[in-house]
Amino acid sequence: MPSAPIAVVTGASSGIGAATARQLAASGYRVVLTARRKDRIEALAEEITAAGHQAMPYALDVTDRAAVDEFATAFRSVAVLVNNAGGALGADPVATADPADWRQMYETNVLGTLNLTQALLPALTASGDGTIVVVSSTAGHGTYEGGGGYVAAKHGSHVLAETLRLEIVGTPVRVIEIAPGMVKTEEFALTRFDGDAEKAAKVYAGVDAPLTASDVAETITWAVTRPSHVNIDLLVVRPRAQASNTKIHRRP
Ligand code: 8X3
Repeated sequence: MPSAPIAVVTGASSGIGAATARQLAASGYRVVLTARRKDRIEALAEEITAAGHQAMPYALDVTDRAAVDEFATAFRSVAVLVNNAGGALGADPVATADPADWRQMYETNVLGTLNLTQALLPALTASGDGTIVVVSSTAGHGTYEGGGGYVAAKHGSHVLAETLRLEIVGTPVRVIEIAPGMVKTEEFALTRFDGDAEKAAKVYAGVDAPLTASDVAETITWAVTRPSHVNIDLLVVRPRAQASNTKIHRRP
């Protein structure tokens, strides 16, 4: 029996990454779970394995290029790479934002994606049918006040995906960008506001059903499991209550 194709998911310790890992494993991929938090990805790998699917954890910081290169040596063939690691830090205006936050957001969202993509591109090509997913954001397609650093970084992720698609056309590798809007996960807003639960809760206050991690994972899994010749270039997904980055319906 041929072994199952490999799917590498970054940021697999929680939220969209964890949900995507579960769904890709259930779709028949051998999923490699990467994140910095080893205990989390080990627990998730156990859960996925107990459900009868295949998953293995690999502790990895996507911003550590040497570690990423070392990780990539383990693979001759990779079918899917989901660049999901990233996130937002702060919601300060440009006038007062901390440059260190901006730098870190660029490191994780853009250079992290660049690192994994460069390191695994030979294995994705060697698979004869590779797929690279970039989980960007609606913040990669329009700005909003207080979003500056995150918006800039996610525009970077979008540009990476779009440029790479142009550059590798003719090779057997697709580049898919999924741009989610408001997704309520356990950590996204909490991380953004440095653990301030009250500020984090306000992001979703009165919003009738923000997207869940699982909603976005379904979108990713759907795009990845289209026939090889079908390239979902860009898919924007928002909750019904959000018409744009700044037009959100909230119950009074
Ligand atoms: C998350 C969407 O609106 O917080 O990527 O920028 S938003």
